[in-house]
Amino acid sequence: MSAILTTDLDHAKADLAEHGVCLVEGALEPERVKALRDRLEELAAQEIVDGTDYVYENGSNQRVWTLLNKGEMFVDLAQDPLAMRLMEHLLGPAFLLSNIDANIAGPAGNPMFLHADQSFMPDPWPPYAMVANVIWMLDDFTPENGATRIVPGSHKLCRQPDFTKADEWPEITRPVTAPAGTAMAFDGRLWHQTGANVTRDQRRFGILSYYCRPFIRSQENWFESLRPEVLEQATPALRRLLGWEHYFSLGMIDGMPRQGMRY
Ligand SMILES: O=C(O)CCC(=O)C(=O)O
Repeated sequence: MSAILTTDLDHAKADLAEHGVCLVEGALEPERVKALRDRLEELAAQEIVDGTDYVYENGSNQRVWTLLNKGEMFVDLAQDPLAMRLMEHLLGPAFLLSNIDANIAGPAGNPMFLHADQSFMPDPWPPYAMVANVIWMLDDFTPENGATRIVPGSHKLCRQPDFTKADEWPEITRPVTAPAGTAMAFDGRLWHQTGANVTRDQRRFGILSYYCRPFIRSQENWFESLRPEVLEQATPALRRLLGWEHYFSLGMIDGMPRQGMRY
């Protein structure tokens, strides 16, 4: 793994350019890590009881989706100033929140297929990211507990991995190891996968804050799924992140981006 832990944003941006990934150390205070992890543990267990869970990988792994509806602490995380700066750097101003969810990699979980997050994009890909992600590490990410694996520099290839070459993935990927509280930001062109969890009893918690350029459809349909009370409380910045503001002539209402303005 070539990107190194840093607290220097210029260094982080240089790592994003060179390796497609950067690691910001101590991005979350230990108390915040604990609060987020405790709440996610509760939610994951409750969703199983309620039958609304998204458990996969033969029961090893679990996703907790649409975190904006599941607590103010996640609403704050989606708008975290560090994420905002790194995402603006990668995606330009006016980017949107595509989704925010947790991925819990549990014992015996297999690796995810190798992919890039902008795989919905037709070829050829432009030489810049269309989407980008921040993985907030809520546990130490280790090679054993399912640390995300990446192909450093693969963002420069501007294409998806070759799915017929899955036998090469263990050789070409590297685990991204870092302590809990680290923010791992990466370019949407970077090839990556959840690693295998070969521990007996460790669950690896990560929150994925996923963003996109303002002319791309978000992964979560916020207009359908956002709880009315979350929208009522939303700051102007959050409303913009969710696509409630127009972007040039996109997102207008009856031809009117804003009262009195016409395109
Ligand atoms: O949880 C991880 O390590 C990565 C998850 C991932 O690649 C994805 O959701 O696209």
